[in-house]
Amino acid sequence: PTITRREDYAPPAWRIPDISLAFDLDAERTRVRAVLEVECAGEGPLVLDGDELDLKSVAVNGQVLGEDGYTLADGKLVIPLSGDAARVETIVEIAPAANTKLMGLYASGGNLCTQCEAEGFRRITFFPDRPDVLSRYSVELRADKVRYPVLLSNGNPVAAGDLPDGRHFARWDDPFPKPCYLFAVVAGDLRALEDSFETMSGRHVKLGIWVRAADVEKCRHAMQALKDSMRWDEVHYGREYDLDVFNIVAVDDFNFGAMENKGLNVFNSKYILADAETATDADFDAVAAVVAHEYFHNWTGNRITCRDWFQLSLKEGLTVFRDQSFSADMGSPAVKRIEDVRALRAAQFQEDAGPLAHPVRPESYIEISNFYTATVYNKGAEVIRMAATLLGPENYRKGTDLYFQRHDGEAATVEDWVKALEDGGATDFGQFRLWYSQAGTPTVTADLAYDAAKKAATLTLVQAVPDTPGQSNKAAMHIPLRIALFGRESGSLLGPEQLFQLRSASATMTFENVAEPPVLSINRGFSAPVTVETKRSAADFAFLSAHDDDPFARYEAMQQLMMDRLVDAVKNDGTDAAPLVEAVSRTLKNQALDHAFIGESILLPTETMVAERLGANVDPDAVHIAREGLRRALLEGVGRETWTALHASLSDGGPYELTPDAKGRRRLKNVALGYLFADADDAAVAVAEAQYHAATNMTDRIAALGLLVDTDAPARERVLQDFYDRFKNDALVLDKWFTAQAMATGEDALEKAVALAAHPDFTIRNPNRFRALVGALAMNQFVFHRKDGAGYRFVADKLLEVDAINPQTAARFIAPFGRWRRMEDARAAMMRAELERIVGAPGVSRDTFEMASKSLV
Ligand code: BAL
Ligand code: ZN
Repeated sequence: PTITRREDYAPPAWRIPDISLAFDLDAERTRVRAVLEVECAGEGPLVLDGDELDLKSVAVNGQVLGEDGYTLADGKLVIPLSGDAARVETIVEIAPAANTKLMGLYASGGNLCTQCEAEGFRRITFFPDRPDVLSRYSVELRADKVRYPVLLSNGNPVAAGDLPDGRHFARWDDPFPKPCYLFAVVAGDLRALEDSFETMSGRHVKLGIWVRAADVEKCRHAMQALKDSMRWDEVHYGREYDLDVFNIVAVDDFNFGAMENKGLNVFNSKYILADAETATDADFDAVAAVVAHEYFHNWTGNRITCRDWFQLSLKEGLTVFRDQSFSADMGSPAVKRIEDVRALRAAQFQEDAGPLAHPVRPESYIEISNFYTATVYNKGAEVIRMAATLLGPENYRKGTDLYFQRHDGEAATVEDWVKALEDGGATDFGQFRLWYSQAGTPTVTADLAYDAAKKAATLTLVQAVPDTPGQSNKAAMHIPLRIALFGRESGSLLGPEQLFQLRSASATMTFENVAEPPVLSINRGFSAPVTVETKRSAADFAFLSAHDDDPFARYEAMQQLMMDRLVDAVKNDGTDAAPLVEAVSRTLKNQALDHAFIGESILLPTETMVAERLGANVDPDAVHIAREGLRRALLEGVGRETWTALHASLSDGGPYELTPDAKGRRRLKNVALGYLFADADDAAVAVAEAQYHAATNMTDRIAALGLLVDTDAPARERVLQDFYDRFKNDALVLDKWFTAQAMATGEDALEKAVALAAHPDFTIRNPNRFRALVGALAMNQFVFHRKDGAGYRFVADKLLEVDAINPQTAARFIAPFGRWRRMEDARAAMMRAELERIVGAPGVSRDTFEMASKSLV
């Protein structure tokens, strides 16, 4: 397959300032007429991309070309043109109902919709499908009025009316030049939840969230999040919305979470529809975060787009940082930071430590869809967070203002962004740029020495950036570390927190007037995406979990305490849980902490995170046994009565609310239920079953179900059947039913999951459903890594099945196989064998081939 390299970038030879498109929409056969106004900007013929298009005609300046007037081969339509400008017209036909890749124009639930990022526009019409060709779009949609009463596209609506034969039309103009990946069309039988927003300059914007008629009421949370986002971007970045309308459409079949098409966001319905009965608190938060994310792209992605796909983090890292900041402002900043770091560690740290590691700005790709990764998104966001920390709020804002001022209307680069921050914030980011080019999670080793006689402490810091595929001997990074010392005796802060900029391979930091033995608090707030190694003891972590005034550091101390116990338990077949039991008990009693924070901090690290920490020769069975053992030790150590009382005290049965306090109570209640369930005795099963039936909301109901799937008690089948009967007609909730069972860890969990793949409600055609069963199973470390290799085989079989119809969905599930180097020999060999089978499978897609072949190295 062809490799695309960043260093080969060349500007386009032809600009296309204007395009008009006319669609005769139909699920079986859609006709697309495109008129491109092209202008010469370099040398060579006009080269247009096309994929699975049935070309009907090509005309230049009104003259239809014969077959000798152009060439069409390997997905390129090449038209020699003379002169500086021309009008190029193509007519093609496409088949939306047969489009199972869900890229380009496709059918979902009887409606038609599009997905163009990254390279889907070429599946709609011939065009230079690259983000640095910006055009003004004028779109006419024609369709059957009964089947497709709503016709939407980007920009503002300019005309609509009836046509003969029961058809109708709508015209949309988008005045803002945009790359083709932001193009969108939706046609369907949809209803809108409508609202309006007055921008900071007093303009009125009409808002619509379009869904099935029955789902309109489930859009209220998303609508509120949209209005909150619009205001937040005005206040925090000075960014005002620019069109007369902003539309969102929710569809059930979608490869991504959502898409930021200009003025017409298209969403996976999972990130729009929410009410208490069907959505968990985490689902509500995800809806708000994704609505905000897509809205924020209007400036970071749409008004300023990417020059080429190597710059993807320019829009994605920045927009993730913006949505994280928004969610922190709207809820609990401490809990949000904990959640974001947990997600980073679970996905990105693993990626950075494996065969698929790549820099935030990659150097090459076979298939760009494979680079919508945790590194580009989440590490990209951490890099911007570090820049903001180094600059401080005022200079960061000067930098972003300058970025918008300089590059509005352009296709920009990561370098343009860093330069604007540098110039706006009057700083030097020379070394900081390495965060974009060097892959791998740096390790910082911190050693604190105390001289009681001199009342002085010395902190020695050493950094190392690990080798990653294609990169070794890396340069020292610019790492901002928020650091503080606490007095071991007084329990208080010894002097103010400091921001230390580690720029060399090693450095020392001295502290004067340290009157008592200090305990180190480092990387507070997770100020840098690094792994910190220290010689701190269990007693130090227990101390910090009780005294640290930085919520993240306090959480981190408890997690370290747990992780060290888990690693000890795996390696030594047992551990001294006493310091942990005491730390958890004390945290539970601390009235100054809120429920949500307590719930987060006493949560055991996942089995996957323990495996990651072990690093090599991992036996997932031993990890599972160790973690379950510690869970039981906490049940007994903290006391069954304590957990029962805590659970009962938080089960107040009051009316359902979505306030931070009510969410925190539910969170802690369900964490308590999880500990109570550690040995799944009859009493715990009864409590969980009672909670399941009494639940007034999905958070409580699914928490109970998620535990009950792990018992053999008759309650298991009772609640599974009840859940199915209640929600069988709600696809998003039925996904939860599949996932709960795929996450179970009983002896025959895999056999049950395999049987579910034959359930009449299972289909590989819907990405959400596929992820709900097969994706969840691939994340279930205990079952995926079953000793006989049957977990690997099942996931690989399903992955190949879906690869034949939807390569993007398939390729995402290669990563768990890429962890083979960490596993004990027998499992590693079986994982490699599956990767080899996938690479050699007849007709394997480029997407899956790239991921699997790289995972073997
Ligand atoms: N641009 C793809 C979906 C998203 O990141 O918003
Ligand atoms: Zn995005």
